[in-house]
Amino acid sequence: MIKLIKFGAHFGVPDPSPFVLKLETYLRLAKIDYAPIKGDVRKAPKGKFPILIDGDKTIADSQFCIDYLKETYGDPLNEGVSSLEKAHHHMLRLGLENETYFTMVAYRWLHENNSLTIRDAFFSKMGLPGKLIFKIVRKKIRRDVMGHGVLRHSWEEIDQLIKTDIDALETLLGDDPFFGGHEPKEIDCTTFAFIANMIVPDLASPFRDISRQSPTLIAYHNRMSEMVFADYKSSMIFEAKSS
Ligand SMILES: N[C@@H](CCC(=O)N[C@@H](CS)C(=O)NCC(=O)O)C(=O)O
Repeated sequence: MIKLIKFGAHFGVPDPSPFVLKLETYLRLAKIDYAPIKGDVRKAPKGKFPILIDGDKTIADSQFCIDYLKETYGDPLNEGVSSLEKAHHHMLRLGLENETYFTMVAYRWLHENNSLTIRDAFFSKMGLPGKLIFKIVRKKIRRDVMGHGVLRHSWEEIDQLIKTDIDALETLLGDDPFFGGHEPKEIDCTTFAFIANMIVPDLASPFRDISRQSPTLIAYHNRMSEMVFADYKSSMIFEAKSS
């Protein structure tokens, strides 16, 4: 059986990595049997998760994994999707993966409100060495996010980027049930993975605060969660509180 190597559930989501959650959503929506396995990311071929192992093949990078699955097992999630729609979906995915992602990493790992929560969630089981490993990992993440460019902005500017991204997601979804239209398509694996990681984890950030105020995004998140992650229902279904 195909193995999905991942970080594992944290903060109420099946995986706090949007890339892992994207691939896991794909496997489930495309009805491909898989075994989820918690791994050590330091041993990953590209130093990142997710990884897929299918027999003697190991594939790294969520999109290469999905491309491999489509080539090997068919492409059920793009049936009826035109080339123009595929191009729009491609650019939407790139926006989330190449900018929204880095603002999310900045808030989770580098903002003073969250970094200790992240440390305790991921490194506390390691005891004292965990604190040191956290510092090393955080230093590497700081370098990566600075290299990307997001960390060169002020927090106010980052907040503005996040708000614009969430507003755009709301507008793109509009009154449709899915980003793919009437049914979930390949693009919904990415959009859901990001939106779930905005809404569910109780980590202080504009992601949490803005997305939790959006009936459109909450309804989408719950619709996808019920459809794909019914086994995580207790933590994934988000009940909006009236304020
Ligand atoms: N382009 C990759 C990105 C994967 C990625 O950035 N994974 C992060 C978690 S969200 C990771 O494993 N980071 C570990 C590290 O950088 O040390 C994909 O689509 O799979």
